[in-house]
Amino acid sequence: MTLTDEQLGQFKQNGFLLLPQFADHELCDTIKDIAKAHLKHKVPPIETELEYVGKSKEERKRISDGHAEQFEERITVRRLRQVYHRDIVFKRWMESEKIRPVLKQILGEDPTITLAHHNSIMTKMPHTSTETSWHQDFRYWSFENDNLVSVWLALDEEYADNGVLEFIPGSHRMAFNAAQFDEKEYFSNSSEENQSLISTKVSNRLQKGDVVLFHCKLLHRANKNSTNEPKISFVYTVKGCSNKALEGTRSTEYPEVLLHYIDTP
Ligand SMILES: O=C(O)CCC(=O)C(=O)O
Repeated sequence: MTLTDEQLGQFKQNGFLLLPQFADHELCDTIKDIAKAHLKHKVPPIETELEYVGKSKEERKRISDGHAEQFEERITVRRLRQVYHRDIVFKRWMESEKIRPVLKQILGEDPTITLAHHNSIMTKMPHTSTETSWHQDFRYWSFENDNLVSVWLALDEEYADNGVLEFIPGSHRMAFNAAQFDEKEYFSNSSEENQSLISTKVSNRLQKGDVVLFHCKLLHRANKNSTNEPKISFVYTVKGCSNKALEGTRSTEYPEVLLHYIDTP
């Protein structure tokens, strides 16, 4: 599959693009079943809600794959990390032939998966999950440039009440100053300037199999899940193959997968 000029233009303009019904429903169900088993047993590495909420800006930049507390019954898992190596089904989705030409168009060069970031099953658990505040993923990542895109796969319906992603269109192209972010580097909603930008937010109700691509500098957020069912999604990040992670940062601590050297069965 390839994108039309209009779709590519939409991504460049808005910083995100919806690809409706991109993945088979059978694949989504298989991914979800495996993810549910890992979530049930809290198979490490995981990130808990408590870790996520309490994290300072510095901790977020040098985040380690949480081993603390994971055997406690009461904790709420926010994400399963390092999913590429958890199961062949996850790995195959991330290496899928179908999406490679699309990612190559978006990035303008061959896509490489970075296993350091958003290599996750992302959850919003019923009632115990928290909202995700406005942020840019790139603020916690360290690369030569911002040519990175995340690939979000909805494994079921996602909507406002269970915490679908919301975006501020075009924010990936805007220059912000440090004062527009709080001490944890979330985009603050206390100034009029920020509020007016936030009022332009959009979100799409997602169906099982929908994919959303979003730029690493796009401001995004999500509600907590106030329904009775978990929301489980798959997200991973790719970068242009020439974009190097900066030495000595967490972004170099995991291998990369050069998709143009990988064959799929
Ligand atoms: O909470 C969510 O579902 C959004 C996740 C997200 O924005 C992130 O981790 O960067």
